[in-house]
Amino acid sequence: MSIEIVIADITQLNTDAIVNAANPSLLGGGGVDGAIHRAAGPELMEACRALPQVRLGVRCPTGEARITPGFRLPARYIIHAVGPVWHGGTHDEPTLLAGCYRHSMTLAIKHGVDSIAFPAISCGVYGYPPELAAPVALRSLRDAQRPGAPLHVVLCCFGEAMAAIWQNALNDAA
Ligand code: AR6
Repeated sequence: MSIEIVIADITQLNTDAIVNAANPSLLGGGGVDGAIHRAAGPELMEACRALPQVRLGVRCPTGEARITPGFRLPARYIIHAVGPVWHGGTHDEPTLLAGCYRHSMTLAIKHGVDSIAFPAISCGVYGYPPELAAPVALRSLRDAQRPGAPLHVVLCCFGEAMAAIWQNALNDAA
């Protein structure tokens, strides 16, 4: 499995799947979620709405993921992962964040995805410090390696400062 860091708008990437940093309703929001819904078109909202609720208003619990088609995106699939809100690190945030990457990789394997791009889940509105999120993400991705796992993983950063943090974590993990 190769891991590459790129600075890009994730909606423009040509990977087989892209991951969305969603909220439990899966009905859109701001940040990367808003950008993905705008680029994928209104069919995405319909597909999300059709996913079953596990409880009122919750289609995807925190730390899990769900999959839809990519609709108007270059990517064939969108995997919607719900990261934790950062509450100081004592509310299971690392376990829940690792769960996003693990569940996303499991769905990717199930759907024969050979390349996948992740945004910095939870590192925007949800406030997870990227210096702490990056090593958690990288460990979870490494743990998810098995036959059939995507050969190419792209960590899509929205700006140079974020990319530098993820590159440092990647160097440290090497
Ligand atoms: N491509 C790649 N990365 C992006 C893009 C983009 N087009 N746009 C933003 N980012 P956030 P979260 C980066 O806030 O923290 C939504 O409202 C951004 O700079 O999108 O998991 C959801 O509905 C940051 O580094 O996601 C939830 O309510 C990273 O993506 C909530 O926000 C994640 O920032 C989820 O918050």
